[in-house]
Amino acid sequence: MKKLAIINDLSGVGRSSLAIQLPVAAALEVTPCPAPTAILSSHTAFENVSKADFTDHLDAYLTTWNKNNFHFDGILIGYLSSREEQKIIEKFIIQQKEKNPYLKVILDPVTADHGRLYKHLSMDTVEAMRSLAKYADLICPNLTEAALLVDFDYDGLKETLDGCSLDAAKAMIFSTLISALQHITDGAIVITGVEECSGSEDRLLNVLSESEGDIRFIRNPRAGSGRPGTGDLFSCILAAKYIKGEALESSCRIAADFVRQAIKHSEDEHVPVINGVQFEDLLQIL
Ligand code: PXL
Repeated sequence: MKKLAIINDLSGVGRSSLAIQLPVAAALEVTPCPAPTAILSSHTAFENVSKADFTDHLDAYLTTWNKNNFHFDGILIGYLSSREEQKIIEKFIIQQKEKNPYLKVILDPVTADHGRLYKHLSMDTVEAMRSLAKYADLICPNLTEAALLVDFDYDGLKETLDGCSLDAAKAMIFSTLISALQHITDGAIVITGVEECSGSEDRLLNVLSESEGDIRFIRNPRAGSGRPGTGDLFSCILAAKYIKGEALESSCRIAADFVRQAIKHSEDEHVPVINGVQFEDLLQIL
C-alpha cells in the first residue's frame, strides 16, 4: 500500500486538516502518516481557539522518521504554524528524495480564502509556501492563495474574472496567473474552488495545468455555500490518487465531485457551515 506523510495541523473541532485527511486517505487505500505542525482546539474560524505550536518538536519528529529509515511515496503539506517549519520540511523532503527518487510532493499552500489571510497567519507563511513550492510536484492553491503566492491583487483578479462572460477570456486571465505560478514551481498546478455565477446556476471551477500552455477547466454545480475544510478534502483526494499514479484530470473530477456531494449532504443534514462538511457517512462512495 502507498504511504503518504501528511504534514498539517490537528484541529479538534470543525473537520479540517488532519482530522479530515487521515480518514479520507485511508478510505482511498493509502496509509496516512501524520506529522502535526500545530495542535488547535478547533480550526481558526471559531471565535475562541487554543493553539499549541509544534515547531520545536517537528524537526525531531521528522528526523526520527529518517533515522528509522521510514520512507514515503508522497508528502502532502498543508497548514504551517511558523516560518521555521518551512526549513524543517524542506530538509525532510531532500532526505526523503534520497530514499525514494519517485517521491511526490503535494503542496496545498493553506494561508487564506475569500481574499483574506486566516487568523494567526501573516505574509511570512505565504513566503514559506512560496519557498516550498520549489520542491512541489503539484500545488493546489485556492484563488486567494494563488494570487498571494505571486503577489497579484486578489480583488482586481476576482473582479476581472467575474466580468468575463466567455471562457476564452477567462482562460487568458488564468494563463497569466498560471505563468506567474510557473516561476515559483515546476510542478502541476490546480487552482481550486473558484466561485462562479453563470445565469441561474452557481458553479465551482477548478483550473488545471500540467505544463506550460496547458490549461483545463473542470466545473461542477455549487451545492451550497463554501465550508471550512473543503480545500483539505480536495487536496487529500488529489494527493492520494496522485501517488497511486492516477491521471490528474480524472482525480480532479473525482475530488471536485466528492466535495460537491459532501457540501450537499451537509446542507441536507443542516450542519452549521462552521462545522465543515459531514463526510464521514459518505466515505464509502469515494
Ligand atoms: O481548512 C484550512 C485550515 C486549516 N487549518 C486551520 C485553519 C484552516 C482554515 O480556517 O484554521 C488551523
